[in-house]
Amino acid sequence: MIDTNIIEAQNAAHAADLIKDYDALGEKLSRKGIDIEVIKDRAKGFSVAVPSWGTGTGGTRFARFPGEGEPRDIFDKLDDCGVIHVLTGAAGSVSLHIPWDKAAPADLLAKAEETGLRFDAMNSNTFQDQPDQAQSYKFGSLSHVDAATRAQAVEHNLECIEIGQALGSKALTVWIGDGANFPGQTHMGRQFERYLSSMKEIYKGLPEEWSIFSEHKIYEPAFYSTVVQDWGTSLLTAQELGDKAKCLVDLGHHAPNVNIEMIVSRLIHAGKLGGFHFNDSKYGDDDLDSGTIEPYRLFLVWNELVDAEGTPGLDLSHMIDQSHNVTDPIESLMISAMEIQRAYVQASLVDRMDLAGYQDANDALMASATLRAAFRTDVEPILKMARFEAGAAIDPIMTYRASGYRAKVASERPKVSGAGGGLV
Ligand SMILES: [Mn+2]
Repeated sequence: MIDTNIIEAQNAAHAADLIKDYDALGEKLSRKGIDIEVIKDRAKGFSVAVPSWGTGTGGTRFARFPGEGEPRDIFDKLDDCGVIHVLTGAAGSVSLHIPWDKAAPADLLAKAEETGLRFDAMNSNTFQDQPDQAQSYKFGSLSHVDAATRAQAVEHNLECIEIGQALGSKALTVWIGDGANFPGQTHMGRQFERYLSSMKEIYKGLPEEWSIFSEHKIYEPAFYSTVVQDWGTSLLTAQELGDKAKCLVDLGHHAPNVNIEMIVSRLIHAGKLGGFHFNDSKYGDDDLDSGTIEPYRLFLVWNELVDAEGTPGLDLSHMIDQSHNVTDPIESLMISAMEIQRAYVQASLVDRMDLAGYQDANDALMASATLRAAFRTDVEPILKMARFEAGAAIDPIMTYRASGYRAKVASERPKVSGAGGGLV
């Protein structure tokens, strides 16, 4: 996929500067009693799952402008994900989407072995109709008024579990587009009851060591009401289903200015936080690259997660969920994986003893300054050294561009039609 000689040659050009920068930061951190090696090891241990669907160019409801060398199927997607991991060392797993990524499990496992990847949470799809399906999801899926449609949606989720079991996955993420576009269109109470009873059917089919994640979203495609619209409904669902049910927080699925880090804290308290979909947004569910709009919010979310480390039962799935409309998806996913890793490392620098002291003393100014001191620390040398030592690229973007990977796959993969809009 990527010639290791290119990585080594690129790294050789940056190594001397990196060592100087790393040593200088190490000296600075040591004055605060922080061992840079410990922080670097945390960076090396970090991994976020890449969404298979993120490797293709996305789109809006208006249009989609395909890029060069787009993946044609799941095997091309896994090649692209392998490139992301080889260069960043921070994206060792892939989250599959069924039926988009359907293929023989043995072939998928062989490709994962070849690309050095594992399979993270499975994602079901009952928000669009497939050519061969009997019932339509136009008016809902798991909460549909028609029992046969609900049964079909339940069956699809059970099939996702079955495929995931063959691939070594341990979780199923359920997001539904069910809701209503007009007041009065649905009975909100009965619709939620139908959703819960469908989810109970899926839960019954969950293997012992598996988790099921309920993902909330405030609006879209339903523009008036959504069945699982916020973390309250998601928590209610997870609590009603049982121990294996957790909540998944997608950063883009909230109203503007909602305090997402506080939702994280509450779900941790309830023992129901299961995972994340990272992305960024300015106005709504924009699916922009992580850390490009509100890096401080990303840091504050990680601050809660690092603070909660060691909480019994807390075992989170970290995934990216983005749509790339104007960039090379591989570059956007690499940048995003590194930005999520950066926020994690910065949150690891928070002096929690100091912070707790300021909180208990009602010293709002110093408590806030303690967080910002960690956020303002330029941890780039730590991230680069973690990659360098792991055999990844000190500068993944420049190494990727030097490798000519995109031009190579463009010559092998025929251009996909530009017709049709919508997210993919
Ligand atoms: Mn999501």
